[in-house]
Amino acid sequence: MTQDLRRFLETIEARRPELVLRVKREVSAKWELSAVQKRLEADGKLPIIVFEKVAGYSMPVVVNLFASKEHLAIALDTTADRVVTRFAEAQKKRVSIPPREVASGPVKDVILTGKDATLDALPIVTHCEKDAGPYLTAGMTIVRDPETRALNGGIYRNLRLTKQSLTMNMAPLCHASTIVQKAEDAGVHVDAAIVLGHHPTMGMASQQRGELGEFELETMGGLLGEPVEVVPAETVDVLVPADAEIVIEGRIRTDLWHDDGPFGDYWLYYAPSKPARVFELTAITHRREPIFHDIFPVGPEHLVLFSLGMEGVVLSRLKELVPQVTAINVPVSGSGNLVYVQIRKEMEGLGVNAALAALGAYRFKCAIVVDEDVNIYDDQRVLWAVMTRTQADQSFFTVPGSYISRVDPTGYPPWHSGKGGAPILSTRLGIDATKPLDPDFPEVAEPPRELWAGLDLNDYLK
Ligand SMILES: Cc1cc2nc3c(=O)[nH]c(=O)nc-3n(C[C@H](O)[C@H](O)[C@H](O)COP(=O)(O)O)c2cc1C
Ligand SMILES: [Mn+2]
Repeated sequence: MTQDLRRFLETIEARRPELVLRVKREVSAKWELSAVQKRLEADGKLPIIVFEKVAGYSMPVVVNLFASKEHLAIALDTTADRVVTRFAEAQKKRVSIPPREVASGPVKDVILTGKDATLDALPIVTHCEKDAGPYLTAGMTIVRDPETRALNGGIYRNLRLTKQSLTMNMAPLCHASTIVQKAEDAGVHVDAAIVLGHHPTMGMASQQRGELGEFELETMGGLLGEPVEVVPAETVDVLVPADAEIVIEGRIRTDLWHDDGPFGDYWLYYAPSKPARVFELTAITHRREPIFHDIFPVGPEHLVLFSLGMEGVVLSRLKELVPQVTAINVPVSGSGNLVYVQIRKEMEGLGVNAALAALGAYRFKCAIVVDEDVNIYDDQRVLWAVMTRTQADQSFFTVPGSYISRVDPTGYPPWHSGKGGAPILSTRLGIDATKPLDPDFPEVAEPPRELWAGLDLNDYLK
């Protein structure tokens, strides 16, 4: 048996009980569950929350699995500052381990097919006030490429349409979109399975930026250090993890679209309604007493997870271009558009070079480069460096007319299209917030570092 969601929850509750909160009071899946999560976040608290009673449903709901790098670190049995490096290694396929097919597993404890296969028992959450309805936000959808037969997994949000249909909202350039387009060209539908609830490495692996044809469960195996056990789905031609909580099987229709949206998304604004593909259920299989997994799409967990995929590739690319890069962080505060880059500044000019390279390595709107003495996991320290180590006319540079995202609410049209073009361009900003190498630059004032940095407070506070 592979590691799974249950074992992860047990581990984290045993090792770091303060990171898990169990809510015993009954909550509604419509808004109330997300309201509790939002209230806690507003108070600076991001525990994993298990809602034990959801009105009208028998399944508990778990959220905030990915809310901080600390949670990911526990899942990878490492420290928060090592998470990106570990992920980058797995992503570069140095440690990927292919899944192992087994005859059966807990995900087959209950098998529902035909008209029994409905979404009615699933506490699908409605998150934001103006969302179009309840959305599955944590399902990893596995599809098979009709041409190469390779499998692919990724998270694409699903709006509940009827008891047996959902949308499958795939961005135009993702692998799944490419695969579904191939099937449409061949005039066939796409066998698919939405996998809900597994060890957090499944979510992490779903965000790998690999090549088409590289199966995400190989990366999951690499992150776990053991093969992910998989079983054939009941009604469609894909393999699914044997230890998942819930699997929703069905077909992505290549001839059918439905409006999807508005939906509160990771820019923390509503994404407007747009047509998405339709997914029709053929079966549901699940463990006994399954746990339902949800991701709050306007909470840190969406951004922490989504950013991990970028951080992995950006770190690898950047180190090739600027070997003095020591670490990067895509902070939640930037909604995926900001990157902090830490460098060992060996010569003047390296800060600007690193900012240029970081902006080139991914579609970031802003790159801020700091020295090794600045904690890039702390927005306050980075802002401090910007305010005490830069001059706007010297240390900032901007590049207009670049493509970041279609959903940048401040995007503008290309200059040659007048007001008529799509507003899809943004201006990029690089900030070199490294201090000059000048030996007369003031020293940071603090008590002797060896006294406070490793200080064990238990010696003083008990
Ligand atoms: C919580 C979460 C929700 C996401 N929702 C979507 C989505 O609705 N549509 C989409 O195209 N990508 C979404 N993504 C990003 C994709 O999962 C990601 O780009 C993935 O790598 C795509 O895999 P693929 O290229 O193999 O298809 C989401 C990511 C996260 C973490
Ligand atoms: Mn892929």
